[in-house]
Amino acid sequence: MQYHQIHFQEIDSTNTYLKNTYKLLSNFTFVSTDYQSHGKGRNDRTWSSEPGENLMFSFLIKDKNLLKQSPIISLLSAVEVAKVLETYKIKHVSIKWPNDVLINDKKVCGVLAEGQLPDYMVVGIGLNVNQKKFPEGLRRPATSLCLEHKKDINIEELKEKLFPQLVDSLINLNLNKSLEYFRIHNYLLNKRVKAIVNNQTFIGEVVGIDDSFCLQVVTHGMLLHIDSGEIEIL
Ligand code: BT5
Repeated sequence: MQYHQIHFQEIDSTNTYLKNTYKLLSNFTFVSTDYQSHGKGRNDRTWSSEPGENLMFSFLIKDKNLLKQSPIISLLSAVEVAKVLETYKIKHVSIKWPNDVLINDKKVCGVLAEGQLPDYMVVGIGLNVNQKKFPEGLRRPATSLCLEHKKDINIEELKEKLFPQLVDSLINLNLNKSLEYFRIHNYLLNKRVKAIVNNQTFIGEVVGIDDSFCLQVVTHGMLLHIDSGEIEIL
């Protein structure tokens, strides 16, 4: 499997690193770290993580063909994370569209895709692995693989499973299979939500994911297909 790895003990953000150096690096370069001083979430939010306890990494995509799938790459990545979590015999893994992986309704992983098309894309993944306590005031309750699996997890082994699986799934895209997995694990299904799309707010019920991985929300008898935005459960 063709990919490269760089590891830092500490860095500001693995996404920022790849955005600054993408010209020098090749497709599927993975950058991981034990600690981020400026870990980023979406919309200028912060990703926090205790040093050495979790898996934080980003990977670079420069392959032009794959970049054509850019709108769904973070969703496809969330699917692969969820599948790997299930190999730890964890039940109740779900994906909260568009970018969160949950276990038992708690957030275990977030995905942040950034970049500049058509040149490159960076997919950043923060996965709580061995952290047992989380700060107050997170947007939703958090958990870690260790809390759910009831055992500490070897982060290196987890990387060795997840990195090649991500690469393999993106090289050998099987959108129908990923879509089917997403639909089965769709946390938002049948939930009443507030969706903020391009500064417009819609209240409605989630009825599914369409064939383009858009979230389907029914509001006032109208079916919306949402391709990006913030979703809040009511
Ligand atoms: C995300 O944003 O969930 C995307 C997180 C991506 C983090 C990775 S780590 C490697 C790479 N380098 C980076 O700098 N970032 C990426 P969002 O949906 O906006 O969620 C952010 C919110 O999640 C925060 O405002 C907190 O409320 C909450 N949060 C922060 N740290 C958390 C954690 N460790 N576990 C669960 N929730 C957390």
